Amino acid sequence: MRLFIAVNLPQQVRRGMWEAAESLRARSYPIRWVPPDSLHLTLKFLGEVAAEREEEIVGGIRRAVKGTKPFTLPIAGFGAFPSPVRPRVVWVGCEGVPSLELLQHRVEQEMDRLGFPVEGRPFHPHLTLGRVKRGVKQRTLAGFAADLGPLEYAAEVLVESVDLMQSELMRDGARYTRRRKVELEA
Ligand code: 2AM
Repeated sequence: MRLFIAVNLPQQVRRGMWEAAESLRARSYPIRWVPPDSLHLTLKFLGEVAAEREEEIVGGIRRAVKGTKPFTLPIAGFGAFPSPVRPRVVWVGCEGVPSLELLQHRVEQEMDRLGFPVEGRPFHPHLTLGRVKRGVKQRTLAGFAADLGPLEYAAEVLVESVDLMQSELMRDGARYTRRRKVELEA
C-alpha cells in the first residue's frame, strides 16, 4: 500500500481554505483541486510499503513524536511551487514554525532508520490545494499569479497528533484514508 505521514487539519480550517480559494477555482485553470476533506500537511511520503510493515512504521512514528507536546501551527497565505508565474503546486503556507520543523526532522530520522531514505531537498511545509495538470501549456495559466495574489487565508491549528495515511490512486485523483493516529505527548 501507498503510505505517507501527515498532520490532518480540523474540518473548519479545511473548509476555510477551500472557500478562500473559491475565486481561483472559478477561473477554470487546468488544475486538479484537492477536495476539502483531503487537505493535509505531509511530513513524510513513504511510497509503496508492504502491509506487514505497518506496525514497524507506527513504532517509528511513536519514537519520533516522543517528547513533542501539542503545539500551535499558524497557517497563512497562498503560494505556488516553483513560483506563481509557473505554478505546478498551489498551496497555503505554514513555514517557519520550529516545533513543526523539529517534528518533521524526527519523523525523517526515524523513517530513515526503517529504510526510507531522507529527502534530498529541504522541507517546505505546505498544504497542497491543487496540482496543475500534466502537459498543459503555460499560456493556459496566464493570469494565474494575478488571481492568486489577492487571496487571503489565516488560521491557527492546534497540532495534537500525527497520522499514518494511505493513498489510493483512483481515476479522479487520490483517495486518502487514515490508518493510524499517534497522539503527541500532552
Ligand atoms: P504534495 O502535497 O506536495 O503533492 C500524498 O501523496 C502526499 O504525499 C501529498 O501531500 C504529497 O505532497 C506527498 N508527497 C511527497 N512526495 C511525494 C511523491 N514522490 N509522490 C507522491 N506524493 C508525494
